This record gives sequence, C-alpha cells and structure tokens, in this order.
Amino acid sequence: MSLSRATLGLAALAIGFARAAIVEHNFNVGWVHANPDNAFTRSTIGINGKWPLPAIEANVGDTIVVNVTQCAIPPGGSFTYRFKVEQHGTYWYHSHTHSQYPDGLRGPLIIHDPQAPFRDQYDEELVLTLSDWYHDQMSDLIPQFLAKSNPTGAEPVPQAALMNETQDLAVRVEPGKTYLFRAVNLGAFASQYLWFEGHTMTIVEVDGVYTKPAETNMIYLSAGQRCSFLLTAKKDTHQNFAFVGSMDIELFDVLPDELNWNVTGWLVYNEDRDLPKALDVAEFEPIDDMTLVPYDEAPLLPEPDRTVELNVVMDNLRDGANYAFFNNITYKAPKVPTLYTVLTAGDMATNARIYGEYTHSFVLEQDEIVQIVVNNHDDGRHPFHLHGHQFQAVYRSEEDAGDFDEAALEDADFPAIPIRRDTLVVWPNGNIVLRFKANNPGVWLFHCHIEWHVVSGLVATFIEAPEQLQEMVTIPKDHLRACADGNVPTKGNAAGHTRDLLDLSGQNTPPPPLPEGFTTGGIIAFLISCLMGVLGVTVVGWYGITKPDEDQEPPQSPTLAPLINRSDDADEAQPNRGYDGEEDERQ
Ligand SMILES: *[C@@H]1O[C@H](CO)[C@@H](O)[C@H](O)[C@H]1NC(C)=O
Ligand SMILES: *[C@@H]1O[C@H](CO)[C@@H](O)[C@H](O)[C@H]1NC(C)=O
Ligand SMILES: *[C@@H]1O[C@H](CO)[C@@H](O)[C@H](O)[C@H]1NC(C)=O
Ligand SMILES: *[C@@H]1O[C@H](CO)[C@@H](O)[C@H](O)[C@H]1NC(C)=O
Ligand SMILES: [Cu+2]
Repeated sequence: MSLSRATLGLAALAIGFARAAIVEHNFNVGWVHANPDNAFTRSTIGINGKWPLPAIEANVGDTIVVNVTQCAIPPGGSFTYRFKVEQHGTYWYHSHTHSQYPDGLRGPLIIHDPQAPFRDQYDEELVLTLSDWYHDQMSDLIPQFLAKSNPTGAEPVPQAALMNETQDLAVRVEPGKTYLFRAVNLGAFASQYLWFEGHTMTIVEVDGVYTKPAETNMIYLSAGQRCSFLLTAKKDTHQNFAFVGSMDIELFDVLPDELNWNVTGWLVYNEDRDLPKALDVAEFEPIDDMTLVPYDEAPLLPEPDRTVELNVVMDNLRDGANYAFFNNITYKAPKVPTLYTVLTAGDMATNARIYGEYTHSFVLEQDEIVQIVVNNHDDGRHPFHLHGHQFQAVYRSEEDAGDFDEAALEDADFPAIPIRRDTLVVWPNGNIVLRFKANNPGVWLFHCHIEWHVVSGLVATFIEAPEQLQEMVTIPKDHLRACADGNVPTKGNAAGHTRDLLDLSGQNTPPPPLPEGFTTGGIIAFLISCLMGVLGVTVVGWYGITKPDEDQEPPQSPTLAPLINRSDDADEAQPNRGYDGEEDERQ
C-alpha cells in the first residue's frame, strides 16, 4: 500500500475519528506495462509508475485533495480535485475521457464511516475489485466497434476476468474473524457473478447505501456497481477455499473458444494446504437487489412531479455503424461542456435547448420529484447509472415484459421502502422505474455503465436546479486554464455561441440517419453477407482483422463535471499518450 495510506491510517489512530482530515494524493498519470492475466503484456494507464492503482481512502467529513499530473491538461502540468466527502461507502475513481478506464485508469475510492451500522460487526476490511481485461487498447478497439464493418454493434469481448486486477489473488484469513469485503466492479463491459465456496455473504451496503443485512451465496455486480458484505471465516484451518468471479456471458455476442470467463481467488487459512480448484456451479442464482431494504428505511418518494421516459434503441446511422439511442437521440458531447453553459447562460440556463440537441438534456427544478422510466427495446442487459444521486429503484420488470405501463401499476404496487443505489440493471426488453428528489444542483449524466454504450451514445444529461448551481459554483482557475490549453471553450451554448443562445448552428452532431428506404435489418443482412462471403471467416475472427475506417470520426466521450460530482467518480482527463514513440499510430 502507498505511503499516503499508511500515514493516513496512523493519523486516524492518533486523533480518533472526531477531527476531519485532509487526505492528499499526488497522482502522476502515465503509461506503464502490465500482464495481469499472464497471457499478454500491454500498455496500461498507471499512477506514479504503478498499476493496479491505489485505493483512495478517507473518513466521512474529510477533504480529499488529489493533485493529478498528466501531460495532456495542461501539457506537463497538473489539475487538482478537491472535495469534502459528505457521503460514506464504496466508490471508485475512473476516467471516461477517451474511454480510458478499461486501459487501466480505475481504482477504488473508499469512504469509511465510524457511524456505519455494521461498524462493530467485523474485524478487518478488504477491498475486492472485479474487472474485465482487454489485451488491446481502447484507442484500437473503439474504431473497430463503431464501424460500418460492425453493423450489429457487437461489443469487443474481453480476454480475461480479473480480481483486484490479477488472476492470482490469495486473501489470508484468520479463523473466526469477520471481514468486511468491499466489492467494486471496475469493468468496462462484463457484469460478474461472485461467490465464495463454503461461506455466506451478508450484504450491508450497495452503491454507498447501507442495507438491512441480507444473506446470500452469490451476488451479481454489473460494471459500475458496488456491494459490501460481511463474511465470517471458519473456525478451523485445515482447508482453503476458492472464491470466483464469473463474467456474465449473456452479454457477449460471441464466445471465443479460448476465453476463460472465470477468475478464481482463495481464502487462505493455511499456507501449507493446496489452493483448491473452484467447483462447478450448475446454476447462477444471485440475490435480487430489488429485494434489499435500505437501512434507514426511507419510504417511497411521493408521486413524481415529472417523468422522463427513455426508450433504449440500437440502430444504424448513415456511416453504417451501430449507435445506441435514448428515444431518437444518440449522445454527442457539446462543444462547450454543459456545466460551463449553465454558468454562462444567465436566465437562459433553464432552457434545455441551449445545451444542444444531441446532449439529450433535461432541466430539473430544485426539489422536484423526478421519475425516470427506462424501457429497454434492446435484447441486452444494461446497467444504468445516474451521477449525483442514489435513486430509489421502485420497479423492475421481468425480461421481455415490454414497456412500463403506467396505467397498470401505481404507487401501491411499489415497495414501501425501495432500495436506493446509483446503478441498476434493466433486463432485455424489460423496463425499470427510478425515482429521486432533485436536491443536489449539478450537471448529472445518466448513462449505461457499459463503456461501449457510452461510446455509442447511450447517455442523457440532467441539468438540476441550474439557477441554484449558478449561485453555488465558481470554476477554479486551473479548470479554465486546462480548458484553454485543450482548446475547449468555456462560454456560451452547446455550439459555443454567446450572444444568441438559441442558435445551435455548428453544434456537434452524430452522423445523419440512414437514407429513406434503407431498413436497418436490410443493411445489416447485406453487410454481414458481404463480409462473411468475402472473408469466409466467423464473426470472431473478423474482429481481429478489421481495420478502423480511415474516414471514421474519432468517437467522443461525454464531458463530465467532476467538480461537483459528489456521487461517484473523479473523472480525469487524457494522460500522456506519447510513449514508446507510438503516438502517431494511435492518433
Ligand atoms: C502537483 O504536483 C506537481 C508535480 O509534482 C507540482 O508541480 C504541483 O505544484 C502540485 N500542485 C499542488 C497544488 O500541490
Ligand atoms: C485489493 O486491492 C486494493 C487496492 O486497490 C487493496 O487495498 C486491497 O487490500 C486488495 N485486496 C485484497 C483482498 O488483497
Ligand atoms: C466458469 O464457472 C462456471 C460456474 O462454475 C462454469 O459453469 C463454467 O463452465 C466455467 N467456465 C469456464 C470457461 O471454465
Ligand atoms: C426526436 O423526436 C422529437 C419528436 O418527434 C423531435 O421533436 C426531435 O427533434 C427529435 N430529435 C432529434 C435529435 O432528432
Ligand atoms: Cu448498455
């Protein structure tokens, strides 16, 4: 563990938990080499020359200061994230910029709470990350994914599953002790089933929300989700036990022969004994997170003041690539980051139009009750994540149930005390209903946490209480300097116009729709048959050899507002990509 954490631990002991501390880190972000699955050495994004990344740990009330140094903003300079932590729980920090987190820029962020309801029930605490691992870099994979040669939008399948970013995780346990495991799925794509042989997990937290203790033998953790559970070690030490993370292969369009979608770790009671092979589990039956109950028993929020309905659609645009849409909009980042538009638009900030047509922006009034209905018109599972809030998960339909029927279901049909979390999976062709109170002014994205679907546009923007936000927020100078250095404008509407804020000419747009008469099914069938015929290979092989289109516009990641994003991630900008002299190839 890093020196800073050791120091922090000592400081906490010395002064007790009464006084708020400042937890400082200096992060130098840059490329390093790693081979966590012992199959392939690749470049990955590290911090201070190391990978996996350190956990950031603090107590509720502390202030976290992270001085991130990176060559991109500003070149050779640094950028400081400083925020007071007012919420407890298990989080992670990661970069969405250019989809960097699957390249390694992902680490746990743990906020300890001396008041946690389970504080007296464990002896030791352990962070356990789950993730998927690609041998190729995102800068190579994205152009293959978002291309006319991939009209069905098949997502690249990872090469391996990792636990704590390795396939060789042995956790030394002492007989009779109880451990608090903080599990985080840092993956780009795959959900994972997690189970411990011979032991029971007692869930006590999901996504920062304490729960009533709930016993289970297995949990399902999507990309972006977190879960803490207590696990009591056995009293005798004659045997070691396997625990397994198993990627949800239903998410994969193809299942490469050589893929082992499981990763095994061990609870080590006795170093002289074998590390046993994991047993085969015939069926997966994880606990249904909709059955969890928040510890504080906060009741169902009242009927919504407004409902936002988002229909998930996958479709092709004129470039032939497959995009993801909420309703008819696929997200395209604005020229001016939305937060800066809010802060420079004066009275116009309450008009959703100024944020652009392709940011899918909704302006929320302070304290209104908002309901989000997601109807999944796609046959895949999607973990939806909202920044800035832990929503109530008021309803989730079965698979294939179709759209949410507001006329058929009313509040009496919803749980009186719904679970809250910030990431919830919707089943194929099913629906979910989420509710929250707009009491946290900010610019909050709502997106699928599968990074491929962020890339293909499954993102909407909530602009919550913009007038209050204007009063609350001043942009630090180093932000503005970083934007200036990166040529990112910080004034005006989505298109950068400062006088007529309703003028969106020149805004960033996705490719135009398919021409009339082209059905999507038709174009896909046509393209697939051509490819299969010409190449004579399976879809699996086709992935490996497809070259990115020369004319492909580089995909843009959404612009985030880390400044006041108190719910999850400290998103970081692009690290130095110029290493090993390979820069030209990748840009
Ligand atoms: C952040 O780190 C860089 C590089 O070590 C240093 O030059 C800079 O002064 C630091 N900034 C702050 C605010 O500590
Ligand atoms: C997993 O890695 C984190 C750092 O990311 C570390 O704090 C933790 O102790 C590790 N967990 C185990 C079980 O070794
Ligand atoms: C992964 O584990 C599951 C559950 O035990 C098992 O059914 C499956 O065959 C395993 N997959 C591989 C590739 O070993
Ligand atoms: C989406 O459809 C609505 C209603 O038909 C229309 O007003 C809007 O302009 C469309 N948006 C885009 C981005 O095409
Ligand atoms: Cu998705």
